[in-house]
Amino acid sequence: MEKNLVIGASGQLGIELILGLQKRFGIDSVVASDIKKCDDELVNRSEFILLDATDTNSVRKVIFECGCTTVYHLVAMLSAKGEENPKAAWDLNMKSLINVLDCAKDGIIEKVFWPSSIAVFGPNAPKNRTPQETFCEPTTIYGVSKVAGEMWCNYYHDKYGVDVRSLRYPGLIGHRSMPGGGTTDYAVEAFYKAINGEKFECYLDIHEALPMMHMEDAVRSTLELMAAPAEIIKLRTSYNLSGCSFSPGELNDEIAKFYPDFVTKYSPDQRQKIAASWPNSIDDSRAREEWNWKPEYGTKELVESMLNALSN
Ligand code: AKB
Repeated sequence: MEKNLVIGASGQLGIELILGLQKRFGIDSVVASDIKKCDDELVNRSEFILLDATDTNSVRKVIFECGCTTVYHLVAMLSAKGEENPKAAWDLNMKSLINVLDCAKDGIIEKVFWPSSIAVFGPNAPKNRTPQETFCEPTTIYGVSKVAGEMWCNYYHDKYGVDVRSLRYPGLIGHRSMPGGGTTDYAVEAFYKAINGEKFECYLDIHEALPMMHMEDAVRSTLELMAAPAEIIKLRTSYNLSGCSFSPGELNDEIAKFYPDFVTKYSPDQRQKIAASWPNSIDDSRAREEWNWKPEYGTKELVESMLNALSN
């Protein structure tokens, strides 16, 4: 039986991925671990183990004792928070990744998933339909750690044969939890404000378009990548992945179709500079060609689905 350990289980993606894994492989096929337990009842049907992912011995012990074959290693300090403490972001993001890669190298686990991000790109990359291979010169420490992480993954694959797979996620939009510390987080907040009839103040510029993705597409892409035969996974750095793309102004207009009183006030802060350094949209043709990726949610479907889920 495939057994999956999710490290970083209490975060925005962790919660949703655990539910996806429970659905696909069964509740007992998933072990959740994090530095704190989340309060989602559905997630908590699976076993939970407290774990500091930067502690090499603890990671090794937990991975060994839980008997998992696959690790989804999601721990990271995101872009905006990382700028407040670059060294802590680097330490957390790199140390935890290498701890997991070493367990795979030593044969304790068979497969690793690790998320990269559109943050690997910087101001020198083409803005529209940013290609897979282009300048990766990020200006955030989070982006720097993702570029370095991709190289570590590729290195462990080439040198030790580690089966590590990765996706460059856009901003992820889901209704189960609030993200924390990212630059794309404004979009999730906008939905909560609309549902509660509250005013929304956005920290990005009205025209700052960014690549985004509905959480269902994010979970499905991850499970599809992990289920693909190893020989068709040609990229062991990370695959570009695209869902949809919108600016805060466009998001406001889509939400206002359902909540006509919803109005966004724009007060760009330091996060605007981060967003301005990232792509507007992504070319994910390698993922489409190599393992048949196809997103299901455009902006319209994403907005409708989020508002429905939150109002229920
Ligand atoms: C962030 O905004 O930092 C993340 C990301 C795009 O990786 N959501």
